[in-house]
Amino acid sequence: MKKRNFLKTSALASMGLIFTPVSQIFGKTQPLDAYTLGLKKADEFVLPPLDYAFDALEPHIDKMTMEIHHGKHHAAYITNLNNAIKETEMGKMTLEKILDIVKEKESPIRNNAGGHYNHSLFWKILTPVSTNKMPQPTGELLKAIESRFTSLDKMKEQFNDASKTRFGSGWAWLSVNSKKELFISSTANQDNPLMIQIVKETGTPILGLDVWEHAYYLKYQNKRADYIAAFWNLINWEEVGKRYLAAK
Ligand code: MN3
Repeated sequence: MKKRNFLKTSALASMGLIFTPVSQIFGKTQPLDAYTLGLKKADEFVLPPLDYAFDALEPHIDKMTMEIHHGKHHAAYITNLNNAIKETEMGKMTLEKILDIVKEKESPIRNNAGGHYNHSLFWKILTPVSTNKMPQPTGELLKAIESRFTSLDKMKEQFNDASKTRFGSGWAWLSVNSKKELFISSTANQDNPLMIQIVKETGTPILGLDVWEHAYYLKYQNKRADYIAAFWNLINWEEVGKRYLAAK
């Protein structure tokens, strides 16, 4: 078995999902589009399993942080979201549709739908380190980054600044706007660029970094900049590249 498949199988097995038929995990309301996030079983959102083991991102992100972040924080957003939309119109919608229509004052839905989407994307765009080489984007995505930011390093610099200067809790994003251009932004709390009724810079996020303290405090304490630097070792550029092509 290839290492990647092994990790995936282990992660699924550890969650007790290994003998569950795929149709039952995904349920009939799960959208078919692979780039839609927000795993559903029947009408309830469920915690998506990781594609790797909790300790697979070591030493950059530690096992305990991953266990708590995925199993407690992300799980809580999903429980709270399900409770907030139960027996409402939103209960039948995809996560993306909810983000599209949610308004500023709808705090429980805004925070928890955002939390569910943001973390689902975050787990997808991370991958275990396979070599000592810093992972790099390729193809169309690399071309677009170089044309928009002059170089990959300049893009990272701008993204790092957005991550470092986000005061308090929030996220930094690389997204594709309605003109199909890449842009970098940051949002507070669990907001994201899909919330067109709420945030100013809107688009489809293809890469996101969680800068809430719960994402890094156990290992990095107050050193957010070190966590941001470590993040670039873990990027699944293949996944980000696919999301770029789907978004544009
Ligand atoms: Mn988080």
